[in-house]
Amino acid sequence: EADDLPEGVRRRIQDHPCYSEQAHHHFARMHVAVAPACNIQCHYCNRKYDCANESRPGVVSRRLTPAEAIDRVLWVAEQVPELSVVGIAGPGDALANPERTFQTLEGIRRHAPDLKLCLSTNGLALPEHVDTLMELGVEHVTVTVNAVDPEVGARIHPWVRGPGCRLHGEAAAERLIRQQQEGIRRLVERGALVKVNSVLIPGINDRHLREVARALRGQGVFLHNIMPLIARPEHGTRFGLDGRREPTPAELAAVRDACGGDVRMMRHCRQCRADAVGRLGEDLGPRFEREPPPPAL
Ligand code: CLF
Ligand code: SF4
Repeated sequence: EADDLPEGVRRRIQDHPCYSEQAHHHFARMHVAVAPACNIQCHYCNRKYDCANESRPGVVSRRLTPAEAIDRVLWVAEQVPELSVVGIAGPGDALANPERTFQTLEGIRRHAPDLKLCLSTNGLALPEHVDTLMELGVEHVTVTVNAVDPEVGARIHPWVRGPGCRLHGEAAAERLIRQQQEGIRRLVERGALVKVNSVLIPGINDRHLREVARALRGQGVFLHNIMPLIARPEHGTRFGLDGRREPTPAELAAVRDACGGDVRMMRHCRQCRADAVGRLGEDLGPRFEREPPPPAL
């Protein structure tokens, strides 16, 4: 898979289980759920559950303070030697709570400098935070881009936080798309490896994702992860999607194939929880649920 990559890039992804399909057999990631708030609304999200940007909706993570998160990372790292990456992916948006997120990343960087730092965001607050992310050494950033056309975006995101007030409809989608593109531009310029997640919603953006993929290529995005909508009532997914169904595996494969010529395509995503621990598809989280021993900081 990685044969055509420059040596420098290969080195940066070789132990990242999401960025490298080979790595996911050998290396583990861990999420710390330090980000409770969100600055937009997605129709497929219902806030009581983890952010569906990157993490399986319908499962609530226990929210951690930055200090708890840092303790937990050090504790898990001691016991899971294949741990290579720590990510912040919810349960809300990592950059809607920038202080909590940055405090956590900074602590991990200081106490466990060998761990790679990763972050997933809807991108609304990305442009203003790119410098801080780079200073903290976060070289792997995921942005969820479901549309590059405000008309499509407005059917997915009913509102986004604007300067001083909420924006609705196409104005909201337009702002979100602009911020995402500017954030991605700055990240790529600074040498970050940018991954984009797109949630495939049948009847809303299935045909449009081809256009999204084309735009991403022009923006220098490294990896595209097209994830299926999860729409199970028992998971609390509702909303303005008029009972939209999940795509079938064949539909998902077809859209991935149609988009795959533009940007390297991720096909091994497991839609992790915002507090997942272990290799992809594995959840060691419960093993680390008891109170950790006092850290030796
Ligand atoms: Fe986590 Fe995401 Fe970083 Fe991976 S997950 S923040 S890039 S370390 Fe990976 Fe999980 Fe899929 Fe995300 S399998 S949901 S793509
Ligand atoms: Fe929910 Fe995540 Fe969307 Fe925010 S970005 S509304 S937390 S799915």
